[in-house]
Amino acid sequence: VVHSKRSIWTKSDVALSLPERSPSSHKGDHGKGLIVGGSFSMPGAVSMTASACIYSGAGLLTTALPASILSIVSNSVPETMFLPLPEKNGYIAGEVMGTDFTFGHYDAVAAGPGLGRERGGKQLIRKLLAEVKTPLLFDADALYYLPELKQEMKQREEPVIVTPHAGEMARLADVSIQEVNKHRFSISKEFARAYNCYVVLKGPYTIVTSPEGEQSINPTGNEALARGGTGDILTGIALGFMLQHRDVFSALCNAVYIHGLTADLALQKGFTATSMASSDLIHQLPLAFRTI
Ligand code: NPW
Ligand code: AMP
Ligand code: MG
Repeated sequence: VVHSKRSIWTKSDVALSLPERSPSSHKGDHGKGLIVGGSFSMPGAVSMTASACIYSGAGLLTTALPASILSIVSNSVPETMFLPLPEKNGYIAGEVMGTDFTFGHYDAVAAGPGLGRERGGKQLIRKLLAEVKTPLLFDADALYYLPELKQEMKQREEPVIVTPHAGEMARLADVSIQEVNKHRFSISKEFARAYNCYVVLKGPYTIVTSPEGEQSINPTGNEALARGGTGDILTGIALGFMLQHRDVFSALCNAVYIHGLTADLALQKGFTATSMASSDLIHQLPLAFRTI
């Protein structure tokens, strides 16, 4: 599929690039993913990411989190395995993580949901940048540390993906939120080029930008998405898709499209934009896949 430099990502783009599941496939064919995040105050964020990733077809999923919240997440998402991490006051303690384990054994990694902004987070993100040799997605609180790690980010050869909302984009690009809202295309493109990364700038009509500057606009979604947890769900879908798609750009565009579609379908199926919960979107995922 050849796309012009800036185009709308349509249903037929999704249909053409969404991988099919072979009748003879086994779990290893659908990728081994890792989610890194969660904290004592936000176990739900990482639960929603994990659940959305499972419903997006991931073959095997591991969640790396503070050991003390493992059973909370396990109770709501029994499908994920765990990498319990050292913690301090309920947050992952990156400063005491040594070389006794590595984040290097996965086909794609997503970090940030529910992580918090404690001091140890920076060492955690630095370790991920150094060890992960496959696509590495940063969302939510992981984005908080990136301005201090720009050099490490540029040096990576493997894809980095950032998924900021307008507030997070403003901090990354060191501009005001008003500037971001006014110049969504150019700010995304400049950041993608400067830091050699994919940028998913969220909000109504989310824009996906490749490191080369190709941009696509998402037509799905609605104001039902304006509630806590929906970004964490997008991260889970994106991770699941990066495990299974041939290229990162179409994986991201499809993730954003399907994520928005779950919100559109929820309104058709009896929820209202006001009266629903973010996790209801996860349960619309099977229908969203059927609709394609
Ligand atoms: P304001 O205050 O609205 O005027 P933050 P976060 C501004 C976890 N979660 N969209 C906004 O301005 C996440 O995973 C856990 C959004 C404010 O200054 C993270 O780990 C949940 N914000 C953590 O919470 C469910 C916009 O940006 C700042 C904006 C923090 O993530 C919820 C908000 O961003 C949540 O997902 C826009 N378009 N424009 C759970 N159940 O465990 C401007 N802002 O402070 O980074 O907070 O996004 O909630
Ligand atoms: P986050 O702020 O990280 O929780 O992410 C919010 C998610 O919901 C992103 O995927 C946004 O694109 C989406 N979203 C939020 N508000 C709207 C809206 N009014 N219309 C469409 N999508 C929205
Ligand atoms: Mg978020």
